[in-house]
Amino acid sequence: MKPISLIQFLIEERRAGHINNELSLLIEVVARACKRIAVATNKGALGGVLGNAGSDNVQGEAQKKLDVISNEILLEANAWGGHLAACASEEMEDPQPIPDMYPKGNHLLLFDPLDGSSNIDVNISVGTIFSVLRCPDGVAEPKIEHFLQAGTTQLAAGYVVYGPATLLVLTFGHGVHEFTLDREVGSFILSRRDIRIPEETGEFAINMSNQRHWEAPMQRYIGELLAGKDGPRGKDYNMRWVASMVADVHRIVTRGGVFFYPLDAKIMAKGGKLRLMYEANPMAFIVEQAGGAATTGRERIMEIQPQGLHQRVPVFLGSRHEVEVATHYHQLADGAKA
Ligand code: AFP
Repeated sequence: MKPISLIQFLIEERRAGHINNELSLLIEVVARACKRIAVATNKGALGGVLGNAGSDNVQGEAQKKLDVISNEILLEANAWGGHLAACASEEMEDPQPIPDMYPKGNHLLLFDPLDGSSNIDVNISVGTIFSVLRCPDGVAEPKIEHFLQAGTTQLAAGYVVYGPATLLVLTFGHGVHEFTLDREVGSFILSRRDIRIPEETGEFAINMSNQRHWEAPMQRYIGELLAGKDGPRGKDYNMRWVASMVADVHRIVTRGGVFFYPLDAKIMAKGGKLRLMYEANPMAFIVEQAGGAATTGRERIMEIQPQGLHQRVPVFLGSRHEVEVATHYHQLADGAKA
């Protein structure tokens, strides 16, 4: 079969009425920016891009040089295209307006420019996560409040993994598709169409070092997986944890599995570890579109009404059956408390 490039795929999606020209252009520009990030990450030490930038982001986390570089690449690439009303990023407290010299469009773009960046210095996969929303009608200068839309309103979501291969995984709400970067030609080529996540799995991803801080239902759920064949679940489970959410989610999108970043006593006051608007929502959209499930352990992630641009939430996502069991245990425990 003749290979299909991302550009051809976007034309097909326009013809099918799934996206308009502006959204198609937006995705092309994001993909082009991510190719530049891939080049920077691939150079590693030779590009002088490893190590800390010497600054903190809005969440008080140390920024890596590549966090700053990736953020700038995405901002610069998206400023002039005429498809955006504003951008918001993990690395910036407030949304970035489109400079007056460029035309504006009707979309809002949110991104985590380099997820898993604490892995970059040890040459483990990192990634970019993005979410696209519609700018509310009549809003010329979008503010934070205009970004605070539930995940169910997302027009598009995707991530790029910078690993042994650079991959783009994308949804417009009509299935999930994967593109592999052909480095020689410089194009993303469709490598998997209509990806499905198996409903059942024997593989889970969680940071086990937080176990003693988890809530009781999480202790119960993981305790049962660890008990394996001898426990109530009656089968052995295997664990994988990359600590780059993009890489952990990509494994699930490829062969099934379940990912948890639950609440624990250390992060209770913050509401969770991962960010709703540019991590949990886009990943939830992708996982649901592939037939999986995504909850906070209590509610569907995409139905949360956001309260802040950098809001954090617990994340349970992946193979439907496991997400349902873990969520059920939390709901049972909440019901018993009520
Ligand atoms: P960094 O981008 O700071 O490396 O954080 C990555 C991340 O947001 C997510 O990709 C991982 O699943 C999670 O944090 C790992 O965090 P812990 O190492 O604290 O469990």
